[in-house]
Amino acid sequence: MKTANIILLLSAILCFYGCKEPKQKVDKNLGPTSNLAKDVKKETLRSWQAYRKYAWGHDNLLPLSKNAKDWYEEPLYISLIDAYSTLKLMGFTEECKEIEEYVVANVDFDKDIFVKTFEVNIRILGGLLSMYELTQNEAILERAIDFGDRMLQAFDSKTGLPYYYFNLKTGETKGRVINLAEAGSFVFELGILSYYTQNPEYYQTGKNASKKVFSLRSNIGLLGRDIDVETGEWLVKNSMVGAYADSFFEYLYKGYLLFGDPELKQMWDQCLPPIMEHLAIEQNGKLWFGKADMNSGEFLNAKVTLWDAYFPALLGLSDNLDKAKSAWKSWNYLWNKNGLVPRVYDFQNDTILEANYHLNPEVIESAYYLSKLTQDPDYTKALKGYYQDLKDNCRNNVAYHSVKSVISKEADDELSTFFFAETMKYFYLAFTDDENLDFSNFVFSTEAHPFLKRNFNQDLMTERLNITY
Ligand code: DMJ
Repeated sequence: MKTANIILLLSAILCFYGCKEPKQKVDKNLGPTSNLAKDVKKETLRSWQAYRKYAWGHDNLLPLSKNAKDWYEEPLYISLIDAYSTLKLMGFTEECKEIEEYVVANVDFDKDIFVKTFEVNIRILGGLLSMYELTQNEAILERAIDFGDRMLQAFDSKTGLPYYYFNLKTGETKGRVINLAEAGSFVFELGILSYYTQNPEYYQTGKNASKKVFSLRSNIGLLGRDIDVETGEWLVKNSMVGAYADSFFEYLYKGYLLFGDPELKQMWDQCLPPIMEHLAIEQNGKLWFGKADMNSGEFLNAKVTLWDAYFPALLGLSDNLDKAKSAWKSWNYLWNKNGLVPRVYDFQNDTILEANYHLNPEVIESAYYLSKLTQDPDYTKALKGYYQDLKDNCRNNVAYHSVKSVISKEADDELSTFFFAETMKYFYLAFTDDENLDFSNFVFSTEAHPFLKRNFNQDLMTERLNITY
C-alpha cells in the first residue's frame, strides 16, 4: 500500500473513533433567501396539492402510500384547519378560499368521539381562531365558538384541570392522568376566544388550570410531569422543560405578550430561576436542560427530546438572549450531526436513544426566533442547511415524509399536520422579505398560528378576559 493511502486510511480510522464534533457543514450555497422563500412556497404548494388529491377532508396525508389517515373513527379535518394560516401567509388565495368554504359548508363537530383535549385545542381551536382572524368570516368564528364550548366540558373536574379526552358530542370525559403541558396550555387559544366573543369564561377556565398546576410546584419551585386531574397529586415527579411540559411555560409568556396579563408573567418569572438552577447544564459551550426530581432537585438524567428544542425560542422571546443562544447551539449541533434531529438523545453520553424524526419544527422554530431577535446571519445560514437537509432526506415525489431513523434515513409513511402549520411556515418566515410578515408584529401559538399584536387592544382586556391589573 502506498504511503499516501496508508495515511488516508489511518486518518479515516482516527476520525471514525475519535471525532466528537460532526464535520463542518459544507455551505450548500443555496442562494439568496428570497429564492429560498419562493422554493418553500413551491414545496408547500406541491405538498398541499398532494393532500388535496389523496386526503382531502381527512386528518393526515400518508405520503408514501398516497392515502389518508384519520385520528379517530371520523375525520376532524385537522390538516385543513392547521394548514390554513401557513397557506394564507404564503399568499395562496384560491387554496385558502377553498378551505374556508369547506369549513363553513362541511365542518361539523357534533361527533360521538373522544378527542385529545390538548391536541385539538392547539390544532383545531387555534387553527379556527387564526382562520377567523385572517378572514373575518363570522361563520368561522361560530365554528370556533362551537368547538370551544364543547371543549370547556373537559375542564369539569374537581381541580379544574382538563381530562385527557372529552367527547365532542356528549361532553363525557375520560383519562384522569395528564402531563404538565396538557394541564396548562390553554390560556392562549381560550384567551383569544374570550377576546372575540367578549366572554371571559373561556380565558378564566384556561387560566384557572394554569394557576392550579402552578400552585402545585414543589418547595424548590419545580413542577412535575404527570398529574391526576381529580386529586391534583403528582404521579410522575420528574421535572423538565421539554416534551410533557413545554407549552405550559410557552403559554405563560406568550399569553402575557398577547393579553398583557401580569399574573402570567409573574408565574413565568417564578418558574425560570429553579429551571436554570436545577435543570440547566453547561457542557462544552452548549447549554442543555436535563431532568431533575421536582422535590429534591437531584439530577435524574440527560435525556432530551426534539420537542425540547422550542426552549431557545422561548428564552430569546422572554429576554434571556444569552441563554437562548447557548441552548440553540446544542440543538444546532444535534441537527447537524445527522442532518435531521432524532426524537430522543442523551447529551451526556452523546448517544441517540430514539432515532426517528417526524418533520417536527422546533429546531427550525428556535433558529427562526434567534435570527429575528439577533439579526445574526449565522442563524439564516443554519436554516438554509436545515431546509436543504429536509429536502435531501424527507422529500419524495408526493410531498414530505417522516424518517424511521435520522441515521439510516429510512422513509416512514407519515406527514404530521404541523408540517404545514409550523415547519414550512417557519422556513418561509425566516427567508421571506415581506414586511407584512415582520416577526415583531406577531405572537405565534405553540402550533405557529400567527396573531397580530395590534388586533388585541390592551384596554379591552379587563372587560373581555376579566384580567385585573
Ligand atoms: C406541535 O404540535 C406543537 O408545537 C406542540 O406544542 C408540541 N410540538 C408539536 C410538533 O412537534
